[in-house]
Amino acid sequence: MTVRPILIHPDPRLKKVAEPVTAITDELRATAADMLQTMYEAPGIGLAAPQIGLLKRMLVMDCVKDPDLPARPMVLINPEVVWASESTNTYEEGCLSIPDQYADVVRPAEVRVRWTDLEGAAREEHFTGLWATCVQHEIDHLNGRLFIDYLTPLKRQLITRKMEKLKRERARM
Ligand code: K1U
Ligand code: ZN
Repeated sequence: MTVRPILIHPDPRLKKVAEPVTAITDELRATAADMLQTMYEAPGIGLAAPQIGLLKRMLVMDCVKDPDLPARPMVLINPEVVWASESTNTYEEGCLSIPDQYADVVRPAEVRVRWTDLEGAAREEHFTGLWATCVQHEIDHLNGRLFIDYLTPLKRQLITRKMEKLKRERARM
């Protein structure tokens, strides 16, 4: 397993709509394992394939934060929200592609998501709490949308400028 570099905003690959996965291969399974390792190492609670430069509809997540509870690594291929609650939840979101920046985002509090698993089986699950927030944040990545797209243009521009500076500094290192 390999920890992959995570793309930092702004990057055109983070703004593209990812392509559906058409075949579940050993290569895809290896990529999913790399993505989980990259997510845990970051550390984060989710990661979408475009964040490692792969424009495919696959995401990983594990929102179990308590180290005393067993981990629940999940791999979702071609995920789709099939139902969203009218009730909303506000969560101060972060993003591994926008390090050290956080902002409140309002999203449906509960969602039902359908996806294909790594064995090719159809799966469906009802997500609540942080899991619901995270799966929506990750599906947004598959559609080229970042959490800063929910902010005012001014706040988004401020964060984008900070990220451009960070990338220039990292390039000089
Ligand atoms: O997609 C990503 O960039 C990962 C992102 C997911 C996410 C965070 C918050 C709300 C919705 C989705 C992260 O994992 S940022 C890091 C983070 O939230 C975290 C890191 C360590 C422990 C707990 C949380
Ligand atoms: Zn993100």
